[in-house]
Amino acid sequence: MTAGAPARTGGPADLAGLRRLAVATLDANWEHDHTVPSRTLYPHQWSWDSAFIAIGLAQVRPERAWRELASLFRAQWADGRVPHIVFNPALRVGAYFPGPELWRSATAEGAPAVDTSGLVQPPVHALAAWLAYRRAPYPAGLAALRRLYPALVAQQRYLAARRDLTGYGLACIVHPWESGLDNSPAWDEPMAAVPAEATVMRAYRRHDTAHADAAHRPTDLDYARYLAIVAAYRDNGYSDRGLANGHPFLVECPLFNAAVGAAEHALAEIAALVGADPGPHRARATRITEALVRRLFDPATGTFAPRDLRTERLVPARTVLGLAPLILPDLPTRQADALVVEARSARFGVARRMDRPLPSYDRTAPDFEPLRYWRGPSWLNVGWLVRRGLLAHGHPELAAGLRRSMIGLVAGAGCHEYFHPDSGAGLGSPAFSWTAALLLDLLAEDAGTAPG
Ligand code: 2M8
Repeated sequence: MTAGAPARTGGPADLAGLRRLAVATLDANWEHDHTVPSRTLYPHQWSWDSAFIAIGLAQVRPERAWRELASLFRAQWADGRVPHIVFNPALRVGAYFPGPELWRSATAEGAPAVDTSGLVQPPVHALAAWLAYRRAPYPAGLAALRRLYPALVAQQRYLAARRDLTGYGLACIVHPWESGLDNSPAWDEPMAAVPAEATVMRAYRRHDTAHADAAHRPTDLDYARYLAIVAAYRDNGYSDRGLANGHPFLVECPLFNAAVGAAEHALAEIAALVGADPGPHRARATRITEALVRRLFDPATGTFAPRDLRTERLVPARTVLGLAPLILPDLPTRQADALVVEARSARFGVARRMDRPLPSYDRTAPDFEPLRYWRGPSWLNVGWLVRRGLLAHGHPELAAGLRRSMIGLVAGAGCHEYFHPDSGAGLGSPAFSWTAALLLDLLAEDAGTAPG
């Protein structure tokens, strides 16, 4: 079936069926103490996936929601970083590329006993923990939240202490994989400066293209550059001290930093609940929002853009990353209004009610690619974040349109990893965990209801 037609999601019977599909997808992807994003493409544990997954699990398997977060944070490094992949030692070598043999985390100072990557992903975990707690009355939820709080604080401390290279209060990412939007056109300009040849990949075996259409995935040249950046970081022991002296990729990303700010807002709520002081979290949240506006808002385009620290330039590509600061409740009205205009423009909305699938990249750009991963397709996690932002800034009708379009995508194609932003055809993994989890979250809310 194709198309994300909202009409298909009319009746309660449809919705009950969708809910069952989502629960079955999460159950099938559960692996002893975590959920794999996909059995075929991503058979280990991923950081921001686990956060989104916990939000959905909280609705149906609350005990698993807390185990999901706890298992991820058991792999936290001594410096506070939460690795973007936690490798399952039971899987065969080659189950995923690049695997532990390439990351060699065991050789780095402060790494945990289990093999992990050395990178991070957007810190959406405090928000997820807070929502998991709020969504489902679960007797052990408060104790789990109390245990998690210091680890969530350490995660933020790592980003503030080690990744604020400019001193403006924003965290910088050191690899496109840290953004979560791996091959977004936002990274074309910074990546062009990374020396690598596509032919490097002849020495390796990519695992992803055995399970997904190569035309829907990053290219070999992208992968050659990904590996070059990993090698530079790894060969320096994953230390952040020398980053400013020539690390090949250094970017301040609006989505990543919006997540950092949203985490401080969530931590303020959690702190109040567990008897800690919410004040410092609120103060940090304010500073992050101010820094985002000062550093990454472009008044000429009316949207946010990543800043390439190697050139000090804002990247010109208009991607969905720019809409993410809407999730900050304290985003000033001027910027929030500008983002709503951007979201409803032909670039992202087309239908002004936001009920067409939200693309990951400007639909009107000449290099828009509706099939290729983060270069056009529609993804539920980003739509879910933007929907929260629309609600936070007083646009319930637009949020309801976006919700309908997301539910319609899954109704039309199943719990796919991503979707064609025009036809709604399912792309990538057909049984993808965060799609299932966030669908459950969307179904649990009435259209237009303010999220917790
Ligand atoms: C994708 O990223 C991994 C590398 O981390 C990959 O392409 O192999 C991205 O979509 C990322 O956002 C996601 O967390 C990960 C697992 O779902 O897959």
